[in-house]
Amino acid sequence: GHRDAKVVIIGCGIAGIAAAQKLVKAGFHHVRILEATGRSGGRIKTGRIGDKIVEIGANWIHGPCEENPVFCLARQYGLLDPEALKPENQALDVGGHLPWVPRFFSSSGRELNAEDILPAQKLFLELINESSDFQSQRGEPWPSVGDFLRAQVQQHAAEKWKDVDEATRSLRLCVISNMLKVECCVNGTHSMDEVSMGAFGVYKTLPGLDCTFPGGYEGLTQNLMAELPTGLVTYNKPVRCVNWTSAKSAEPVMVECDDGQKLVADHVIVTVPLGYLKKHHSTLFHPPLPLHKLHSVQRLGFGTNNKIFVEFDSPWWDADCEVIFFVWEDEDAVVDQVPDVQSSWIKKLFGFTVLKPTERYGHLLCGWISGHESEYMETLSEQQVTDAITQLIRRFTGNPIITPRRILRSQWFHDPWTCGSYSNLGKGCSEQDLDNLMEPLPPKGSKSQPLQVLFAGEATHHCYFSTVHGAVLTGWREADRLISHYSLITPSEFPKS
Ligand code: 6YU
Repeated sequence: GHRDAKVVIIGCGIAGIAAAQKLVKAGFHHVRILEATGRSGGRIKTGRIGDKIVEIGANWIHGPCEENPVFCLARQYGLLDPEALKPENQALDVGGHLPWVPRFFSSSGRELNAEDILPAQKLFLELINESSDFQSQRGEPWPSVGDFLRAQVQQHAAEKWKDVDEATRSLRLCVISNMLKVECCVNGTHSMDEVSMGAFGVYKTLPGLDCTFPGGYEGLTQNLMAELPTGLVTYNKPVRCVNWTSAKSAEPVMVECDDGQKLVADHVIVTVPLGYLKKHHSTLFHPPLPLHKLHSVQRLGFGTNNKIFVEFDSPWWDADCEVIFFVWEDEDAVVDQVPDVQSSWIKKLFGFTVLKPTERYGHLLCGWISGHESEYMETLSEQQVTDAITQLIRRFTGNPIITPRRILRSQWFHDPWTCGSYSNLGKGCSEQDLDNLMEPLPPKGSKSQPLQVLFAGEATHHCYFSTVHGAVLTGWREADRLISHYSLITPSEFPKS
């Protein structure tokens, strides 16, 4: 029965924690989590710059509303500001786009006039929304979102902006390049040329104005962990191989750890990041993953998005400013990749979000950079990154004496247990790939023991992939799969509540 079933969960990120929580509540007595690192939370990771609390990983609750499990848990644990709890805040539907007060600076060291560039912002938003609706239409003439946007923007510029003076038209195209880089960060991709057009609308947003955790996102994982029996997690315990069986046999699964320890389990829930799976699938599973599943692991995208926190003694931006964009005046070709990563990686950084409120954060900015440029940035020393950031800000503001007090950056690509930031639907992907990824082993129709290996984690959610709430729901989903499996075979063992 379910009480005796041995369940091993690989990974103590939010998906693994959520799965354990639900199984323990349902009366499973033999649940344990094996975690490679010395901490729980995975990509939920709160850090400090000086005495300021900052998020190295997940930042916002995307769409805080009643249907969002992260919002409900955070509210239950008392982790949110009163502002975020207001019904008005939950009702606001911005479709994933944040209504922030922006400032634009250009590479020639001047602040841009909002009126000049408003048409570019409007056009970009329209086209992005069109890309999301694209799923419902038949046929797929565009290989990627990037190809679609570039063609549409260039056509629009030629037809609708033909009477606009050359300099303004060019500037608007440069602004669009900047917005493409923002979109790369949102999607966790190197380039929008790598994101599938047909599948772009698969991702769903929830209503509610995105909010943060004033005391840190880790408050969420810590509260959940506190409800689990002590000793359920074993830290510093990387799993090397999951030995399952595709043959007709009653043998349980055997989990082999890096330190040589072998554990038997009736069910293993794998929650490792897709980036880790891409790199290690051939050694992590024995026998190897079935081909259809393997191909989906390879097709689905998993990119890098990093943050660079930069602290100043005094602000060089206005008090109402919420986001600062850096527009390169040589980028009117509608581009989101730099020509040479080593010499110009910094051009990929789209700008900075301003941490608010000032009383809590002081004068703190968060820079965002995605893709191969971001992966290269991770290899540089902190001093080299600081120098590049300082030069950049001095150039764009035209102020030669601005000097950061200190910086702190994330390095998700080189994190050996993550290998990037989060998933996206790459070129040639469809919802079928997400279904394949979440399908348990052995696959349907097999005669061997059912539900030997289950898959949870951010990348296995069919419409909320790349988010914390998506990850939570996949953990619960796989726990439910086991719960209903046992309730079907031994219904009498379950309390009727
Ligand atoms: C969100 C946000 N946010 C910014 C940045 C990052 C992410 N996300 P985990 O990796 O947590 O756990 C796996 C564990 O497994 C881990 O502990 C490993 O150590 C362990 N492990 C690995 N190998 C092992 C082995 N062999 N043995 C044992 N253990 C092993 N999400 O909701 N709001 O603001 C952001 C952001 C920089 C890096 C984010 C955000 C993503 C979440 O962090 C992430 O989904 C979950 O934490 C994952 O949990 P998990 O348990 O699955 O894995 C149109 C369209 C667009 C589509 N996208 C738009 C949405 C925007 C996405 N936004 C993200 C934005 C930011 C800024």
